[in-house]
Amino acid sequence: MTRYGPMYGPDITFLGVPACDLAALPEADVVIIGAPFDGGTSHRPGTRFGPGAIRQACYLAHDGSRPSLALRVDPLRDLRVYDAGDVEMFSGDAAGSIAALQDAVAGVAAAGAIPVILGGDHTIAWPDATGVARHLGYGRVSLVHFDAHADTGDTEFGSLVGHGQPMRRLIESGAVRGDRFLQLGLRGYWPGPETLDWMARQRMRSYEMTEIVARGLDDCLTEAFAIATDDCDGVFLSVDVDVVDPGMAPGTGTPEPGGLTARQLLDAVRRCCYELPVVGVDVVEVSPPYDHAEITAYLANRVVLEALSAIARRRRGDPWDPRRPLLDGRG
Ligand SMILES: [Mn+2]
Repeated sequence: MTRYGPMYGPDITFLGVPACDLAALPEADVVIIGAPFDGGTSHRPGTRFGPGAIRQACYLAHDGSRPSLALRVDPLRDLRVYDAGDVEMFSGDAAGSIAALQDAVAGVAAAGAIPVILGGDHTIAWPDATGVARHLGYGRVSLVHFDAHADTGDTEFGSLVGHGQPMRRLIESGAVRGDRFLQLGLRGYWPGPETLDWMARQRMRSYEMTEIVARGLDDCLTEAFAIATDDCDGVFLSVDVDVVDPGMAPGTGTPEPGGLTARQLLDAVRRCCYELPVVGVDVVEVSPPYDHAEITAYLANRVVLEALSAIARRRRGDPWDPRRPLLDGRG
């Protein structure tokens, strides 16, 4: 496994957490992995620059500390968080790239840590969730998937590998059960009826934005969580930043208007990681060349922090009340 040095920029880590080597993992709760791959992209490229942008998009010191106002934890200190750098993923070699990433993720899971993968296009969800399933067992990990797109295509451009197909590969291989696959935020004009029929036959549960608006996001999440935690040993959380409206996440390859707000996504990620036994996370489809004022990179950075904060708060064990005033119990 090669760790990129200066190829994609300075040798920095996520907000200054300690670096680690995938070949000699330390005792860790969370290991961050960069997956700079955009060879599966069908339209606008650029997500190979996502990991670097997500690591750096923050106005505070990169000092390995982030006390959460809302959750009253410091995820980068309460958890042992390391950054393993970027896996070598040449976008011209999709098969080699996803094999390398799957090995990296499986190694982190086998070491007892939660892999948090920074994409990259959504192709990487296939090796990400498979890498975790290699450790926990095929069919034992549910998948909660935020996205504008179902990503259940069969082949595109004659290839099984691509950012529109990872979810089908995960179900076909048995890594994830179709009936433990929860999708939230779908909208727009893809996929077509044949693919939707295939999804229904797999007994996937896919929440299109119209249903989310009609019922409310929280109601849909509560229902999805009950399915995700039924007869499973962990949950993989896959967040495509294009689930958020392009007005709040413009830097992405396949923007689809009418999505969640940034606030809704952060709250939903918090709920997932606080209420569910999350065993892996990926945050994908941040394309810095199409971003404006780093809006999307800043959001993705906070998605990662929100996930880590909620994991830290869940591990602390005491109940969390979202209505508690900020300064209550202080001073
Ligand atoms: Mn998408």
